[in-house]
Amino acid sequence: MKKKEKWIGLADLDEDNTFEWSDGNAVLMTNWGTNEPVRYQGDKKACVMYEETTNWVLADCDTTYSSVCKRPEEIVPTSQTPDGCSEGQEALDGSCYELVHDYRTFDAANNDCLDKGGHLVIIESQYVNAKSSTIIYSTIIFTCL
Ligand SMILES: [Ca+2]
Repeated sequence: MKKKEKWIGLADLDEDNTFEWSDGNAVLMTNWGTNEPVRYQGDKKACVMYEETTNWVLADCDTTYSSVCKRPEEIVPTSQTPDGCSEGQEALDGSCYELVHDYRTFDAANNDCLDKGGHLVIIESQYVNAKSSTIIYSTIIFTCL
């Protein structure tokens, strides 16, 4: 069965019980799912993923999931790609949002994204959250074809 969970760029990796975005920006909004965040006793690090929706849920950082990467525009804009994003990516404010299908741990997913000049998606507004859900839902639809 295909896992639907996806890493986003929010985590408490320094174990101080507060969450930080992977680009170091302040957490301006949250979109926790019902009863989240639930930290299990004994958990030190905590990483955040999308469940089936764009609600946020805590997960074990060493579990492998697909992820949503935010990266800079990478291709020359044309009439077909006016935003400088490749097919399958969503453009927003000069960045491209991409669903990465490979299952990786949180660190590995973020490192893969860093290698591409980006980082795991930062959710700074409901609009970005909605954009991310567009990527996820279009992929789910695509997968069902
Ligand atoms: Ca922290």
